[in-house]
Amino acid sequence: MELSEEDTKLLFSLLKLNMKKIVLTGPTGAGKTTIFKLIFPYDEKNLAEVDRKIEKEQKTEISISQVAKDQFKDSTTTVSFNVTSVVACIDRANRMHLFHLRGDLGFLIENEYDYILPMQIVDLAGQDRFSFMVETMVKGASGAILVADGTNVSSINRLPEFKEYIRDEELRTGRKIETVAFVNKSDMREQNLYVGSEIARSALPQEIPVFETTIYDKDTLIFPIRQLIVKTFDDPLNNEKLKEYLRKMKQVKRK
Ligand SMILES: Nc1nc2c(ncn2[C@@H]2O[C@H](COP(=O)(O)OP(=O)(O)OP(=O)(O)O)[C@@H](O)[C@H]2O)c(=O)[nH]1
Ligand SMILES: [Mg+2]
Repeated sequence: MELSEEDTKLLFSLLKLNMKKIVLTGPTGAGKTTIFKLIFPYDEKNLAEVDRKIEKEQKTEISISQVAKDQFKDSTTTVSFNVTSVVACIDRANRMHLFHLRGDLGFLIENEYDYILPMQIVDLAGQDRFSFMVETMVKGASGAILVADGTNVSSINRLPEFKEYIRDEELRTGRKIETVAFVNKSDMREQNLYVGSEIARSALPQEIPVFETTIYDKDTLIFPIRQLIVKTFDDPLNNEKLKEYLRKMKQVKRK
């Protein structure tokens, strides 16, 4: 269904007003950008990735275990951050569909979604030189995904540092930021290189759920992400609310 230009504008403003910010943060090389690109629709031309200079990084930063180092051959690291606006729609069968928030929004009216959840997803650079950016970008966040490289103990041990930024923001605003932690690269268990989630569980406050994730099994990421997203919205939009809004706005106009 093609919405009129006016309805599209109205819907965009309603979605923007209800938009929640979710940040991906954690040490460099954890897999944040890989997860961002795998799960969320985004604009390739807006990515802030540069070639990873692995040898140089090794001297100045923690982490990147030997095996990961092989993977880094043609890998990139984030400078500053990546951002995309998406809308998560959860249907009657409880399945989540993620759409890029742009252009035609007719599908939001046409389909019966129980939850329509507009979000800004921010993937932050994990290198130390960008820590000031993490501090700035967690401002206004409603949800956070902490990601560590599960093949690397020092990467996992740095999760509490990133959790601190979240806590500071919670204290500043008095609002809770829903947080989960991913101990990523669980596929490396086969090579005996994955250290598991126990270290993260004891390093982080108990209320933060910790998940073992891998980009090679999308479900390990989708389930906890959906859980986080749904928790983040206390009064979610749905199909009916959108229609009702457009109807009311038309009535107001006519008067
Ligand atoms: N084996 C394995 N490798 C992964 C996984 N996720 C990411 N990687 C690899 O880990 C490397 C780093 O991933 P990135 O997504 O660039 O890491 P990042 O957290 O965005 O790093 P910064 O941008 O520097 O903060 C890449 O070579 C990825 O291919 C995973 O689940 N398993
Ligand atoms: Mg990155």
